[in-house]
Amino acid sequence: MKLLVTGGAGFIGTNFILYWLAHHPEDDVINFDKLTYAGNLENLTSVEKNPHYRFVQGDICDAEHVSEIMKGIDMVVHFAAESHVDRSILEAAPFVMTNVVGTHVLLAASLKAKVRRFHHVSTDEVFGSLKLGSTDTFSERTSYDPRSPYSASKAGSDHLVRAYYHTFGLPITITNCSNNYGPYQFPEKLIPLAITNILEGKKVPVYGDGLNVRDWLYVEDHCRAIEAVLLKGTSGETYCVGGTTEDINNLTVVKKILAMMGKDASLIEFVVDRPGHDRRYAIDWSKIKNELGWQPQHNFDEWLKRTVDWYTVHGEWWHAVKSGSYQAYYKTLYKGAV
Ligand code: NAD
Ligand code: TDX
Repeated sequence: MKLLVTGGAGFIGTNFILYWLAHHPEDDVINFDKLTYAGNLENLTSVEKNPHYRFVQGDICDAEHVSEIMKGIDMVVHFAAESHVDRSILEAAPFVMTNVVGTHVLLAASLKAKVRRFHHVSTDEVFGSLKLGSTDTFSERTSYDPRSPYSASKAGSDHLVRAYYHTFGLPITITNCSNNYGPYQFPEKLIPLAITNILEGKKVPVYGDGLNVRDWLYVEDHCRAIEAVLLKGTSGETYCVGGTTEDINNLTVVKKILAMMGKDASLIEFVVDRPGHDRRYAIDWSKIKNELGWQPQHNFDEWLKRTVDWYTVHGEWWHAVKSGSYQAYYKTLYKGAV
């Protein structure tokens, strides 16, 4: 089988390619990635000489290049996106371009190339925000209610993917998953930002009152969920994917990391809240469990610790990532508060 993975040099795409080549060594994987600030080929040096792996630098908005690369592809696994909510608040246009227009370019090319499956990797953020203290969860039946430019652009892409299924018969699947954590995550996201700031002796910025809740999913569990959907999922279907945590708030996550690193709460800096900050996410993943036999296997405390250890050992990786344009972004977002 020949897979086209878009955004394979980013956090989840990298983990997916490493997972897929290890578990399906007979398959060919093309990694099509623009290499934005979030893309890093250093992540994939262990497979760059694998004859079943090929990297192509390109933009999913480039219709000519995408249609060229699509020839002979069996399945598309679409990760490429602008993925950080805070950046979408600073500048929304690249999110509309890559997440909406880029996804449409891929859909049109996939239809023309008659791919067997177009799998779209999406997010629980399209469902909006749940009430703190409630037991409500997001499921495949939840109405869309995106509240940031990021989640609105992902919602737009989800609708286009389903439109190509209903209108043109393109075989598609979608996964809407919760917050991933693990190795190779860009240190703009809460967990790697907290770990690397602590390693640098800096404070950890916590937005607002720190009581916002996320559902945390270890990245390998996410890769296994996509594998299950590609191999056993039904075309036209959506699957919600979530982790093992139950209503754990950001402050608790940061305190856990501090304790794991032998530090105390004095390193926490409460900073101004994110505009439109979604209060609570929680995922009901019973559909993918009942239909495809998937469930998360990685316990949060244990794999958070292993994630802390990974960043501690891979100082060279994140030091390189945190240099250059990252510094300007950090200053603009946190306005010198941390
Ligand atoms: P990331 O920001 O780490 O990586 C994105 C990758 O896409 C980068 O390698 C970047 O170079 C590439 N890219 C960006 N624009 C491109 C373009 N125009 N053409 C080609 N490549 C381009 O993102 P991630 O955290 O790995 O997320 C991957 C996908 O999973 C995204 O679609 C995101 O919406 C979704 N998702 C992420 C999470 C999470 O917690 N990280 C949760 C749910 C869903
Ligand atoms: O410095 C910070 N301080 C802080 O309190 C940062 C960067 C974040 N936060 C809070 C905001 C959120 O409540 O921590 C929580 C997690 O924030 P992020 O890591 O930025 O993730 P989130 O906004 O929840 O979105 C993530 O999960 C869903 C991914 O970035 C998305 O791509 C994915 O779709």
